[in-house]
Amino acid sequence: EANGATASGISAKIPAVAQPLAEEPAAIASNINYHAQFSPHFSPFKFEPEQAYYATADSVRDRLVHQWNETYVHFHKVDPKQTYYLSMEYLQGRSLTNAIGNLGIQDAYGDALKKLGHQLEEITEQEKDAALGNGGLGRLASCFLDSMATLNLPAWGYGLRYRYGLFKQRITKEGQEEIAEDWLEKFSPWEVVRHDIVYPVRFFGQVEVNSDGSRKWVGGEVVQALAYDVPIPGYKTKNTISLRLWEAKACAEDFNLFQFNDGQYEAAAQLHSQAQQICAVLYPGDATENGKLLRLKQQFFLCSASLQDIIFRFKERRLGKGSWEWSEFPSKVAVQLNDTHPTLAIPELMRLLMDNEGLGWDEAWDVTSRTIAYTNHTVLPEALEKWSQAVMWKLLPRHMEIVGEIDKRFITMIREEHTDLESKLPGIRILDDNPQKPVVRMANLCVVSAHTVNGVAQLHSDILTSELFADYVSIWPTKFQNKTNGITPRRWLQFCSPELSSIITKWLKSEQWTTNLDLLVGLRQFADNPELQAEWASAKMANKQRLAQYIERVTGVNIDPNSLFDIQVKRIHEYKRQLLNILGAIYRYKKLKEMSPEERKNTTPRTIMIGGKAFATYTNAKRIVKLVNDVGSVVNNDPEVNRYLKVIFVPNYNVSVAEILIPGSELSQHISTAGMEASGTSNMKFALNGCLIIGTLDGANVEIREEIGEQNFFLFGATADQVPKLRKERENGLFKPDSRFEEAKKFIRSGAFGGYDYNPLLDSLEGNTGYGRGDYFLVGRDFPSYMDAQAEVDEAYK
Ligand code: B1H
Repeated sequence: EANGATASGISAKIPAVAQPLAEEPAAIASNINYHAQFSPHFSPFKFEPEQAYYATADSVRDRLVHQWNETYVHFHKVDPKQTYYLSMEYLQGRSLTNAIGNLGIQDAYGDALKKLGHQLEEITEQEKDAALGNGGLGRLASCFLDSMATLNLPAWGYGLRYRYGLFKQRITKEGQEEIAEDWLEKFSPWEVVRHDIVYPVRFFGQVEVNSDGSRKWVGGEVVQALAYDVPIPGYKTKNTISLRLWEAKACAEDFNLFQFNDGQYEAAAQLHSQAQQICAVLYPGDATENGKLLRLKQQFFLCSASLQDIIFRFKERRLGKGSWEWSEFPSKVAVQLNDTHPTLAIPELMRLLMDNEGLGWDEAWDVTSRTIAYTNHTVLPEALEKWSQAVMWKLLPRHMEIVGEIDKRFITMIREEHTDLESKLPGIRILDDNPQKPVVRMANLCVVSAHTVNGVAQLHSDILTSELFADYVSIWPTKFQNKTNGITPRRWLQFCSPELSSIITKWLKSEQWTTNLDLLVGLRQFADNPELQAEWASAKMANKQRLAQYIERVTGVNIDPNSLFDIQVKRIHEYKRQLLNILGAIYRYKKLKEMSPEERKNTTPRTIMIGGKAFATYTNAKRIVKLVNDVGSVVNNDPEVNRYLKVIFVPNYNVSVAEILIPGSELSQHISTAGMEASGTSNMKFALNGCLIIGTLDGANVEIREEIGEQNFFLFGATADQVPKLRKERENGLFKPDSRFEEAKKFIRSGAFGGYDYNPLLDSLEGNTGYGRGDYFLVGRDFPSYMDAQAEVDEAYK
């Protein structure tokens, strides 16, 4: 097929490769052997699990590369509208199981490895997670790539190739400790460096005005963006799309040989080390502060390299078809911004079109706004990005001119066409000229420039149109949409719980559900069938046992697979209310202590597992991690009650840990203050694994509850529309805390969980208002209904 491609850049001479690899285990084993010998990464003749992993991955990659190249050539020829996902984060996790599963060759590879003296399951454990993301937003990006590949869509992901991904979390006596995660320590078999794909990216400098009035950004420093491509295979389809990750590089000329020969080694390599800093680390925040200038450089680096590449591909493909117009660009290119982090794509596309391609403002604006779409992922004020105008003028002077012009034209449009909104202008325009701290509001820039704006669950999208972006709705009534998040059912059920998957396939008499989850309703008719129930229970028990073994391995604590497995795993944040969970556990522990041995026997034994990473400088989040660990140390070592309750902090929560936890869950907690969790996506993963939910009416919980039914969702807590009033009541001193809530806090203050000073954390739940006080997240308000819902859970489990 490759012979047909004629456009520049793709040689007409590359012959179509015959499917290079056989399906028989013996042939596969010999191919793995071949890679162990001839794609060596280690000393010869070593074939421990680690070497077997790399050789197996190399062998699987051959298959992917074959499909991948064909996909590339196919889309080059057909030239469809292509969707580009721009994201600062991708939480890919491991790739081997996923690749083998998507190619449908598990059995053959399992048998091949057996011939070589290894177990596929053991080999896959050797792989390090690619954790180029923080949490839900990054994992969503990875799930979208998987699904788009499976749906045979012409899609690309663009991101950054961080040297160090999200930190590794170690739990010590002090609480959480962060360790750099060196996912590239050995190397990643899942990336291919494209030495021919390099673009210059400029920082700083100044704007020159040419004699014809056109403008040009010159000077400053230029860094090279080098492409690393990761193949993203679809499930049971040839379509294999690309995740293109940019690495920053200085050029050879940037290395100052003169200084080096003069013994000034650091000065000589200064430009090189500056370039290296750009992709050194992932911004380790979910909804937070810090690291300003470098973060802005990262964002611009992603946007500029990706857009240059997109424009290059557009021209290359259009040239292959003869003549073309810029106005066709939006019918060939869709750019989706994953939150405001890649907002600079807007002024960068304007700049490239005007200053490089010679378009006028109106034409460039038309192309840009029809190309760009924006997804909002949060309403938390601290996560709505605002960049200092001064920093922006320094780093990106031409872009600030363009942003200023967009702002000016927006103001003019409001004054001319929406006079009713004139008084709202200070809040809805893009620049905030507050003399104390002039900033650019990135979300406003996105809303003004993009042709569509979406929230990530129905409730969240409603909050966007009724609150955060309400003033824009009357200007652009059709711009705002909802796109409720989703997850890939392959990674999150089929591959992480093969036992349950084969039961589902058996009863549905088809595997179609793996690409069409609506078909799962077909199981309803068998819900009361004792045979299905027995099979289901035994699969769940197997997954619980696997989870118990894992917990014992990483924490040393033995947990009982016959107890109720209750799990809350997500980034640690006050709005997600891990504190509500642990306060409930503390109250439960205190009551168990007060019971007679006979009374205890009537309780429902529970294992409460909490896991997640805290932003390194988020003090209260780190205190919560410490508290969960301290409670665990006391409860788990208390011989009187530890048969009825265990509290486990699961260290270093990441994608591959989730793949063990979620299949073994029976109850999971999604208990954020209503209105604050935009969607949540682990709620979907748990529900998909037959786990019940205790939760608030927040984010996608609302829609999940409609699908799984009220009987499978233990509902509690205030609703989003009540929250402002409840906060007011609290401020006015009208809140009367429940005695159980007071008892749990008092128990911690008594020193029951050790000598650490938990007063500052507990103080955040006290009083009416004040910084870090006043229980902003309404833990006290929701505590009684939470405990009642937990009591219902205990009864249901019996
Ligand atoms: C979500 C973020 C986020 N929303 C800032 N916002 C970040 C904000 O590094 N930063 O600066 C990183 C991440 N992440 C999450 O997105 C929401 O909280 C979830 O509710 C949602 O499910 C997920 C995917 O839409």
